[in-house]
Amino acid sequence: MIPKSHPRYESLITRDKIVDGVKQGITSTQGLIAQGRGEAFDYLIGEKTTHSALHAEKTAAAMLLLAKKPVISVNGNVAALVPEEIIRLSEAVNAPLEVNLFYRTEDRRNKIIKHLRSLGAKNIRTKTDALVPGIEHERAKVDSSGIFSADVVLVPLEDGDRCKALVDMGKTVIAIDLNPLSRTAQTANVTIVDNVVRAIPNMTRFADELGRSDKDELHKLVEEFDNKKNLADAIDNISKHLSSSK
Ligand code: PTJ
Repeated sequence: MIPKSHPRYESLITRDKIVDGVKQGITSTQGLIAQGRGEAFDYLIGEKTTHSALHAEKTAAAMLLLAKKPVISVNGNVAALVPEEIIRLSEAVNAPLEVNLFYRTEDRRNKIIKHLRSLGAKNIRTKTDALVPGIEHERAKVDSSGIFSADVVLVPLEDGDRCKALVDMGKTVIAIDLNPLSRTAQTANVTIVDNVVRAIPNMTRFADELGRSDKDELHKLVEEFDNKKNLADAIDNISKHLSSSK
């Protein structure tokens, strides 16, 4: 049991959730390694949401609200870390969830769908009747009424190849990735350099707020967003944080 007074309580709780995910057969063992990599970057940004991440989260919420067919992709790490939060976001922006795995097994996919349903998810795309062109067979399987035909896709913790394949299909891709240098981060249209455990609730909060705004305001946010600048700011934040720690 980790005491709440521990200075890195949140980080340690997150670690436990991923370990539980592996035990339940929801998260891949490789997911543990991915989490460790994420933790290292989170440490470098100060384990907090930066201004540039907040800006990207707000823009992403606006994009999802404006989308005609938004879809939220869920993998084993997301299902372990933020299952309730991702369901809440899916409701706030009216976007279905779709389980799409890198280390794909039918068993894990079914367990994640069951897990999300047990927590109240109602809108999940579950077919695997279409293929994303340009990536190898198993990982390419998607739902023709979900990711395949979506105009905007949120991909928290995506791999670089699939992110590029979705962009090549003409989709707007929003990625959440603590590593601003990853291929995913560099390829997505909007990159949120933040921990998924902070990013998803922030996006839901923005979606609730922006849902009451007029559409022009949302369009303005989206049009003014510059992902290259956003990524440069994320890298600057890391250097500043490191310099201030000397
Ligand atoms: O469940 P699956 O089979 O779909 O597999 C999911 C993982 C994440 C294991 C798979 O997609 C993978 O191996 O991803 P990578 O290539 O390791 O990339 C994960 C990226 O997410 C890295 O750049 C990490 O820095 C970042 N990351 C890890 N944990 C978090 C994170 N970003 C945000 N929040 C996190 N908690």
